[in-house]
Amino acid sequence: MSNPLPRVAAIHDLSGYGRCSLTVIIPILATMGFEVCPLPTAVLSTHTAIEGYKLFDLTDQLPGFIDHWKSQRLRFEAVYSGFLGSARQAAMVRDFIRDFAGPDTLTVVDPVMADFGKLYVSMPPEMIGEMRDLCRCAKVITPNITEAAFMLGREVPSSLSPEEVKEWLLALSDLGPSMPVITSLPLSSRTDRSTVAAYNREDGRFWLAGRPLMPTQYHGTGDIFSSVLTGSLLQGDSLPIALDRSCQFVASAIQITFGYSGLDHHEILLERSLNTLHAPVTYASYELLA
Ligand code: PXL
Repeated sequence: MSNPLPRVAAIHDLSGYGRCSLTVIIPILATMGFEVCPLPTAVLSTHTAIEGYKLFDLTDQLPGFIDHWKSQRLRFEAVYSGFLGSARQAAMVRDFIRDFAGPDTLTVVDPVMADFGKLYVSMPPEMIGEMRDLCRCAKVITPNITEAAFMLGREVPSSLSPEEVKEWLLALSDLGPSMPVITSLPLSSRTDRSTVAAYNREDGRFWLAGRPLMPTQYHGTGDIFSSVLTGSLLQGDSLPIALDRSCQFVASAIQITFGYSGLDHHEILLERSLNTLHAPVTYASYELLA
């Protein structure tokens, strides 16, 4: 019998505590009606922003897992990768995309490696070139502005004009992906908003979307954004509506969380927010970047 649910191969780490990567990706995509098959890149006690974290790298286990999936002739409607346990894994994910993705497969690479101008502590410098090469194989990529700058060999900008945003998106698209998305965008005209921008090479249009900025930062919001974007594109939303659905979910999850005091480690109360994934996009903020 064929599988009634579209299936997503999710190539990310499993962090036991800290609500990021697989512990947010699986519930989000499951709530949106997809089967998620995790291919764990590493197992961690917590995400790497918590001091003293323990990381068990699964690089040497991945080929055996992938070969078993091949022997079972598993098929995926989407392949979605994120945090890698080592730079060597990037080539394995490239081969995975080559072997499992056909022309209709949605391929999403979130080149998770840096934020606020710095590489995450577990990331070796060679991860930058490896992630750049991995991004060449994807249709959709979702770097934040730091990751985009690192991959393009540029300074991390403190401010960008709309014209510059378009040029950055074209430079990312020149690497290969037909739908580059940049998050945490420091748009000069919108300093009061959390803004994302995207380009669709198929129709040549550029998009901006966003929500009012909250006076706080939470871990895992990049993973939450990219998961909703993946699910939204997979369910057939247009690119601007997928951006808005993702921004709406992140913003409402932040608001749900922000109301509580004394939370431990600045992560989103995802379980209180998941039901809002079924809400329609009630306010479409998107604009064409002309
Ligand atoms: O949210 C990105 C992410 C994913 N996985 C791990 C991380 C981070 C960011 O710090 O440490 C293990």
